[in-house]
Amino acid sequence: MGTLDHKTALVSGASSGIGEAIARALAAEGARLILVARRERELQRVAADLPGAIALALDVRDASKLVSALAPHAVDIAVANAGLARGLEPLHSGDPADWAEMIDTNVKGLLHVVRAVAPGMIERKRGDIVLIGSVAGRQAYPGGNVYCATKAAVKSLYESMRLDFFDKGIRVSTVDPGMVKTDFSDVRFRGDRERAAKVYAGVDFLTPADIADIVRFVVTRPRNVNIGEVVVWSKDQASATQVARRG
Ligand code: NDP
Ligand code: 8X3
Repeated sequence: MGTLDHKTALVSGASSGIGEAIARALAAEGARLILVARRERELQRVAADLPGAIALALDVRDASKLVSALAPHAVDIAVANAGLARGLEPLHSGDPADWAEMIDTNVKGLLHVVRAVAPGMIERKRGDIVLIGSVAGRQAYPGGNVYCATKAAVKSLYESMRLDFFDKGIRVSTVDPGMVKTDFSDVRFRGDRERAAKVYAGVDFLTPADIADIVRFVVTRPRNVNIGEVVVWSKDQASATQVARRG
C-alpha cells in the first residue's frame, strides 16, 4: 500500500531530470502518473517503468491542446515542473527569441498546466499543486536576467494561487532548488556539453532524486498540513553566486 494509492498525479517536464525523478517517486507511492513533455520517445521510456502511466507528448505552451488532453482525467496532484533556460548573456546582448521561449514555457506554460487542472480540483474540493521554482527566482545572478525573472514570477504566482485556492481544498506549494545536475545546462548552452559540465565541476550538487524526495514528502503530508515554500540548496552553494568548488 502506498500513501498515494488511487491518486492521479500529473508531472510536466517528466521526460528527464527533476520531472522524471518526481514521476518515479510519486509512482513509488502508488500514484497513477500522467507524464507531459514534448519528446515522446523519452516519455515512453519513463512510462514503460511506471505501471498504468499515461504519456502525453505535449508542449505546455499550447494551452488548448493541454486542456483537451487532460479533460478526461481527474488530476489529484499536479507538479508544474516543465521549464528551461536559454543563454547566459547580459540583457544588452540577449536574444529576444530566447526570452520569449523562457517566458512562454516557464511562466505561461506553468499557468496553462494549472488552468487545465484547477477547475476539476475545485469541483472535487481537493487537490495539490506543486510548482518547481528556483533559487534563481529569489536571487538574480549575472546573465540570469530573464530566466531569473521567470522564476520570480513563479514565486509571485505561487502566492497568488494560495489566495485563489486556499478556501477550495487545494494545497499550493513551491519547491525552489539550487544547482541540480540535469540536462538543464546542456539545454541552456544548446548542447555545449563542455560549458555545461563546468557549471557542476567540483560541486557536491543536488540530484533530481533529492528534489523528488521533497516533492513526495510535500504531497504525502496529512491534509491539514500545507508545506508552502521549500528552498533547497546543495551544501556547497551559499547563494545564487557563491559556490564552493573542489579540485
Ligand atoms: P531538464 O532539461 O532535465 O528537464 C526539463 C523538462 O522540461 C524536460 O522534461 C523537458 O521535456 C520539459 N520541457 C521543456 N520545455 C517544455 C515545453 N515547452 N513543453 C513541455 N515540456 C517542456 O532540466 P531540469 O530537470 O533541471 O528542469 C526542470 C525544472 O527545474 C525547470 O523548471 C527548471 O527551471 C527547474 N530548476 C532546475 C534547476 C537545476 O539546477 N537543474 C534548479 C532549479 C530549478 P521536453 O524537452 O521533452 O519537452
Ligand atoms: C536553476 C538553478 O542557479 O542554475 O534554476 O539558475 S540556476
